[in-house]
Amino acid sequence: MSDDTEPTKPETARLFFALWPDAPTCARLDEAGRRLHEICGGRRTRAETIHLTLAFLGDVDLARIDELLLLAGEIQAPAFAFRLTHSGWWQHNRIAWIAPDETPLELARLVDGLKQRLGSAGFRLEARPFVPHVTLLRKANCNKEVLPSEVIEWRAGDFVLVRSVLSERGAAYEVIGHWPLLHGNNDKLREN
Ligand code: 2AM
Repeated sequence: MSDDTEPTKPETARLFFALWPDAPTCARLDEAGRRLHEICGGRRTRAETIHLTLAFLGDVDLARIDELLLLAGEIQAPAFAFRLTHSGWWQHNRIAWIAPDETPLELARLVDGLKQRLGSAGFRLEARPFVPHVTLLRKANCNKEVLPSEVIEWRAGDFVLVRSVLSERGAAYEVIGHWPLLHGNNDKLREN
């Protein structure tokens, strides 16, 4: 006999907010990944999945996705440009990355705004501080290697909510929400 009272596990999606590069920026990042790969080996991030994570949510109940879309739509943050200027490698997770020298103020504010709203709405977030980076290689070994210097300009005009589906090929990403960052006074609606 089937047991109708057995609790069903809520269906979840693995989600994160990110900046997604436009095509020329993506091509430059992909090229930087190629150069890094020559030195450090490992597995390159596929060009179509290159991004900068703003806030990683992990598994979220599907029933809460609409709430997330509304919450992100309330963010009023300016568009900004920044430069990715140095490559590095973390031994503990064997990720090789490219990053800005310092976290741009607008980026820090965008992340703070998102995290505050997410926290108030009861979404669980990682406790670790935000360290902006773009992962270019996994399972890499750059130990003691001199890494190439790069200057890649990134004009951030929007941010996205992404669903990650893990498979043997790595993660497949689907953008499920997309919000513009504001371009100064020109983007404000004029009343007359
Ligand atoms: P990473 O690039 O340093 O691996 C999707 O997994 C994105 O969310 C990746 O960019 C990943 O960062 C980031 N992320 C942050 N925290 C994570 C976690 N605990 N598990 C998996 N990915 C995480």
